[in-house]
Amino acid sequence: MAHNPANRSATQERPSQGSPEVSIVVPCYNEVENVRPLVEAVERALPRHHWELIFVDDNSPDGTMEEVRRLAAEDGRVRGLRRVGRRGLSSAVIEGALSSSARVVVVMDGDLQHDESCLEEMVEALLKDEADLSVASRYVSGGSRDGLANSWRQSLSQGGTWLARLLLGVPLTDPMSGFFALPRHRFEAVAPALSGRGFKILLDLTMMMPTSEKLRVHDVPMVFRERQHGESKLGLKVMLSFATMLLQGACRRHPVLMAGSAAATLAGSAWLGRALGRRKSGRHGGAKVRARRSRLLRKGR
Ligand SMILES: Nc1nc2c(ncn2[C@@H]2O[C@H](COP(=O)(O)OP(=O)(O)O)[C@@H](O)[C@H]2O)c(=O)[nH]1
Ligand SMILES: [Mg+2]
Repeated sequence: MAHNPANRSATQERPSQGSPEVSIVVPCYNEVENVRPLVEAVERALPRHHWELIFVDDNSPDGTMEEVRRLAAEDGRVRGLRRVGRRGLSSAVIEGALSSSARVVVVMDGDLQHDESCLEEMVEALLKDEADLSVASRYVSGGSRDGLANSWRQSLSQGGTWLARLLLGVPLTDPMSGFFALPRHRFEAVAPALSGRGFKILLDLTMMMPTSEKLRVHDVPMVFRERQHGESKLGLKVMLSFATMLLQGACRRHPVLMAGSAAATLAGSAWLGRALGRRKSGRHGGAKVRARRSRLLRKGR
């Protein structure tokens, strides 16, 4: 999308004054080798916007935060938020976004897997009020998920996307994308309702947005890159929390499903209770039969 300065409002005409118009929130854990190249990539990708980069680091042992501080000393547009005593991608994003005063908040991974060339189009769609949410999507023409570590991760991404759309009715081509942008006021409005758990903050956000208004989504095709440095933090715990989130969201959206799962739980407990009861009385019943049989034998009948 071409950048058109004529579309800017009066406050945007002085992009270098006041708070930045775009905050890019980057959750990071053990990304020491990636943070500097990321700053350089954003610099190249957004030459005409007044932006800031907020790295939210959960006290990484590899020195990520020290590197962020070095970058901040060189460039006032970079800052770091260091969290101690807790971990979590979603909660890191929430805290970073809530520390922003910009008009637009972008969420982007800190491992260079997200293609920064999507940034300008994502941001412009929001600044021009052509969309309520911009998503860098791997599942539109021109996008690709090939950079995911292996075929198992690719299936998980595709399966999760399918389930999220089917169960939750989210109007997104890539609800599992970690690269998206929205006006800060929208984020602020929905923030108190966010779970802050797990990995998939975009899904959580979309589920919490009011269903009464139609969300205008702008997809930008993204080729998801392979990781060059560091490693993925997606583990079993994170996946379980994603499954729980899907189920909770589905129950909230479909009361029938909630009633169904409650009924299934009740029926399951009743069945289990009866089965255990039968086993117990079966054991006692067997003892009674054995006692009667030995009484009869003793009487010689
Ligand atoms: N602050 C913070 N960032 C995290 C945490 N887990 C992952 N991240 C960051 O979130 C981004 C995506 O994580 P990654 O492990 O690459 O996920 P994948 O691309 O789905 O394999 C990266 O920038 C990570 O460093 C966490 O617990 N806390
Ligand atoms: Mg990654």
